[in-house]
Parts: sequence; C-alpha cells; structure tokens
Amino acid sequence: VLAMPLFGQEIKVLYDEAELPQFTLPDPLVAADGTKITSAEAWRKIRRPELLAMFEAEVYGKSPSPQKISSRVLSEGDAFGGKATRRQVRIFLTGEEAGPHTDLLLYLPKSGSPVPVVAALNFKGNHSTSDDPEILLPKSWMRANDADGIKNHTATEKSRGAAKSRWPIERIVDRGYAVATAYYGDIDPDFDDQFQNGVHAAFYAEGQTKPAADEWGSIAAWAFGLSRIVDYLEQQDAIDHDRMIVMGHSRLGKTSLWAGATDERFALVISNNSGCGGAALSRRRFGESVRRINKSFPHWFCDNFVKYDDNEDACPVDQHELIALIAPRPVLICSAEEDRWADPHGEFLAGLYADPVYRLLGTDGLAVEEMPPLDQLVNSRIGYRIRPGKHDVTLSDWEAYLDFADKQLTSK
Ligand code: GTR
Repeated sequence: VLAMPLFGQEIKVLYDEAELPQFTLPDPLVAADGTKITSAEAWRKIRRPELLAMFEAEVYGKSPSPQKISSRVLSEGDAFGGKATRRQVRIFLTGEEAGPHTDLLLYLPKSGSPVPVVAALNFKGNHSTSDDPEILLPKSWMRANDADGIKNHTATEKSRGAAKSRWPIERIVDRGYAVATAYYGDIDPDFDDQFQNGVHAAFYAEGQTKPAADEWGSIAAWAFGLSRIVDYLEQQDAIDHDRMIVMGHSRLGKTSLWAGATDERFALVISNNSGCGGAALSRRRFGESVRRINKSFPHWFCDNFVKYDDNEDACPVDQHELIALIAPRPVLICSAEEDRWADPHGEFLAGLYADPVYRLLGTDGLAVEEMPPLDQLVNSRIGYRIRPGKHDVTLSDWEAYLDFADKQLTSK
C-alpha cells in the first residue's frame, strides 16, 4: 500500500491484491427488477438499454441528441509516396460553421475497394502524430505548455511529430487500414472550466449554464465527437462502413469504450491502458480509485459519479458491464505491465466478467480464464493483451490491434 499525496490529503493507493476490499459485482445478466436475462432478445430489449441508462446517469452523463454535421475539406493530397491520400477536413459538430468544430486528419490507403478505418483522438494535435509537413498546425488550446513545442497553450512548428512514436501511420496504411484522427481538445479542452468552452455550451437548453448532474462530462463529449467523426466517415465511399474501429489510450481509452458502447456503428473497439473509469473494475480500488480520479479530474465524469467516491459498491454498474455493452462486437482490452495505476488485472477481469453476455449472444467471448503471458494476444471476440513496459502506445500495440482486427472483422 502506497500513500500518494493529493491536494494536501493523503489518499491510500492500493497496489496489493491481498489488500483489496471484498466486493460483489453486479450481474450483467440480472435486470434491475431481479429478472434473469436468458435470451439475446431480453438482453437487447431489457438489460442493454437499462445498463446504458445507468452508465449515462451515474458515470459518464447523458449526451444530447446530435445535430446533423457539416464538413469542409481543408486540403487533400498524396502521402507516403502516393500509397495513400491525406485529407484534412473540418467537421462542424452542430452543422453550423459558427459552432464548434474539429479538424479530422485522414490517411486513406489507395485501394480498389472500401478500406477499414481506425478512428482515434489524439492528445497533442494532428500535427503531433507525424513529421508530415502538410499537416495543418492547429490553433486550438493545448493542454501541455512549454513542453513539446507548446507556447501559451498554442502549438508551434516545434511540436510537429511530438507524438509520432504512438502513431505508426505508414505501417497502418501498409496493413490496409485508414487512419482518422482529431485533436481531443477541439471537442472539449481538457481542464475544468465548468463546461464553458468546447462542445457542451453549444447544446445547452435555454438558460442552462452547465450540465446537470446526470449530463455529459468531458469523456462523454469526446465520445460524442468520435460519433460525429463517424457521421463523416459514413458519408465516404472509400471507407468500409462495416469495419469502422475506435481506439483510444488512457483517458481516451475510457472514451473509446464509451463511444463503442453508445455508438454501434463502431464495429470494433480498442482500449489501451484505460484504467479507472475505462476497462478496470472500480470495485477493486486498485491503483487509481473513483475518489482519486474525481478529485484530479472533476470534469471527466458526470457529477453523479462523485457519489461513488469510497463508495463503489453503491454504484449500480461496474466496468465489466461497459464491456458487455459492446457485445457482440469485438472489443480488445490492452494493458501494460508497469502501468499498475491502471490496474491491468482489473482490466482483464472486466473482460472476463463480460464473457457471459458475449456467450449469450452466440460468440466465443473471452477464450481464457487467466491472464495470458506478456505479449500474447488473446484473439477471441473479447480480446486481451498485456505487454511489458509503461503507460504508452507502441508499435507492438498497433500490430496487436491490427492482428485482432484482421481476424475479428471480415469484409462483406
Ligand atoms: C492520469 C489519470 C488516468 C489516465 C491518464 C491519461 O493522470 O490518472 O486515469 O487517464 O492520466 O489519460 O494519460
């Protein structure tokens, strides 16, 4: 047990399985009124909507109904010596040019037929994902400052390629997948400003100044942005609409899971090192806890989630049920051995306890009952992998994502 200081208070951080509290997980196959869910139809009609509504009301907050997007191509040209097309397109999230927008960077392999796509938000701006000088420098507020070429919370030329180790774009293109990325701060800047900036304000009801306790926080807003990106991708004939993948790392891994749960157009969902509020079971309180995350990042979840600080057992849902909301679509949970803050074992267990739902829906679920050895991809409908090393996204992670997608998604 380590003690980590936070805002002058000591919050105990559990890093020992023997210290974990005893808990009972809610059963994904028992409805709130006690009814056992024994058919795919009852899952679809009763339990799935019920779980979705509880995650909305108690964890991430409910997002508004979308408006129809509009878009404008900013640039288009060849990339990687002509192997791919690079397109940059501004997506207007409310359909209005005066409203919030996000700039999508799309690399499309040149292929005779529609290609699968990986949609993933980035942390540092589109230009950080590659040295490609054609990528437009964002003007948006940047989280980092005086690091990686960010000055006054604004990107400079120096920050080009700052995150490229996480984005092996040419390799992804060579494997036949398109990449669609956008800067998450375009959708909602990642700091607690009571939701005055970003997409929230554009959806307030008359007289509303902040989201209600059961309405969207930042994670839900980023997921909403991913869905608007899918609105755009669906309009593109070059994209295979049956093979649209969402991927995210860390807070954006929490986001990709919520995006996959709420938007079934995502045919496959990948979370990398998503941890607390992502794939890790909250009731374990291993590493980052609900209380700790709500203190550090009060804007990520809805205000109701604070009720579960040191009180996880009272929450009507736990994160294995978030994985279950993706069923029967393939989901890949990725952990890193040294990323104990994100609770790799808790991430694995969420997959394991989602398995009964996947089986009820006629899939192979998670093919193992114990955590696999390092670097060994469990390539069943619920996938799992843990690799050596730290909280990060690596080339080997991407190879595993695409091995998983190659097997789990077949073109029609
Ligand atoms: C940490 C946070 C994690 C994770 C991570 C990240 O500070 O505690 O939940 O989201 O940030 O997004 O990099």
